[in-house]
Amino acid sequence: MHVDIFTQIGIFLRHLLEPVWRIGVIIGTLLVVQTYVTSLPAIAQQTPEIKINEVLAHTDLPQRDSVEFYNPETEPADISGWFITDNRNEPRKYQIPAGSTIEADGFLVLDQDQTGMALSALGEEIYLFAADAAGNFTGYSHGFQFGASANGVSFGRYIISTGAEHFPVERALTLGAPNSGPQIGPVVIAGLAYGPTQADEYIEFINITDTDIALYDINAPANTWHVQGIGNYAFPSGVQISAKGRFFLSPLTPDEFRTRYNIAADVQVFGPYGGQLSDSGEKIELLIPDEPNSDGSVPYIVAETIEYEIGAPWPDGPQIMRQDLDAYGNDPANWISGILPELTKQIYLPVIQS
Ligand SMILES: [Ca+2]
Ligand SMILES: [Ca+2]
Ligand SMILES: [Ca+2]
Repeated sequence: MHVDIFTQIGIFLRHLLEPVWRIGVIIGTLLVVQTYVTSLPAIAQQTPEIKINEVLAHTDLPQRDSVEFYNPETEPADISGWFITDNRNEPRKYQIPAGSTIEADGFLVLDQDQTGMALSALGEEIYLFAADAAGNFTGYSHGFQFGASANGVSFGRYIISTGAEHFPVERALTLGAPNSGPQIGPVVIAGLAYGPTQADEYIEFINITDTDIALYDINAPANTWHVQGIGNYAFPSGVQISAKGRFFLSPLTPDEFRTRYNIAADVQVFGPYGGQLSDSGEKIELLIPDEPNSDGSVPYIVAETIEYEIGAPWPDGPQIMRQDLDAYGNDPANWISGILPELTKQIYLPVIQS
C-alpha cells in the first residue's frame, strides 16, 4: 500500500499532538467540575423538599386557621428553625419551633394558635422557607397564593398530568392526612370555543349535581355568579339551572347564539360577554358569591378554573371538550379537540331584518 508523504506527515502530527489534546480535555473537564462544585451551596442538596400541602384560611371556633406540611422524601425531615409567612416579602414571620420533625411521607399541621398567624378568608399567600441552624436561608422555599374560601373549606396541593402543582379547593378537610382531591362542581365548564372568530366563541357549563342550582346567593339574590377571563360577566339574578342541566355563555346575544348553533329551546343561553376568549390561551374562572362581609363587600369563591393553552399539552383548538365532567377540569389530559356534539353550527349568520 502506498502512503503519500502528506498522509505520513498528517499521521506523524496527529501522534505528536494527541497527548496535548487529551491533557487539554482533562484540564477543561476539571475546571468545569470545579466550577460546578464551588457554585453549589454546601447544604442545598440536603434540604428536604417539604411542601405546603393544605391550607385552611376561613374558620370559626373550634376550627383554627391551619397549615399542613408534607414530607415527600424517604427520610424523616427536621424543619426546626424554618420559617413560614403569609407575606413573601417578609419571610421571617414565624419560625418553626425546635423538635419539629416530619416522618418520611408524613404530615405536620400547625394552627394559628401555634403560629400566631391568622390567614385571610378573602385570600392571600403562604410560603415556607428552609433555614439552617443559624437561621440562614438555604435557598429552598415552597408555597402558593390562594383566593377567597368558604368557611371550613381548604385548598390542597394537587399534581396534574403534566407534573404541575395546582392548589384547588379540596373536596374534604384532611389536615394531617393525604389530601382528598379537588372539589368538582356543582357546576363545571364542559366545553369551550375560543375561535376561529369571536362570533364562534362559547363556554358550555353543566350542573353535574342531581339538584337544581341557583346562580345567585339565595340569601342575597342580587349577588350572582360571575365568570372571569372574558371581562367580568355577571349572570342575571333569578337564574336556576335544573339538575344535570347545561347552559351556554357567548359573546353574541342569546338569540343570535341560539340561531348560530341550533340550541334547543329548553337550554338556557346567556350573554353577551364583554371580553373575549383569547386565541393565545387564558384563565377562565367561575366564581360563586359567598355570604357578604359586614362592610357589604362580597367575597367570590372560585368554583372552577380552566387555564387553557394553545398547543401541547392542550388539544388542538379552537373548540375543545372536557372528557370527564366529574374529574378535575384544569388538566389538559381531561380535554379533547372538537365541537360539542349538541351543537350544530350554522355556517352563516342569519340576515338581520330591519
Ligand atoms: Ca382566617
Ligand atoms: Ca391533607
Ligand atoms: Ca377568540
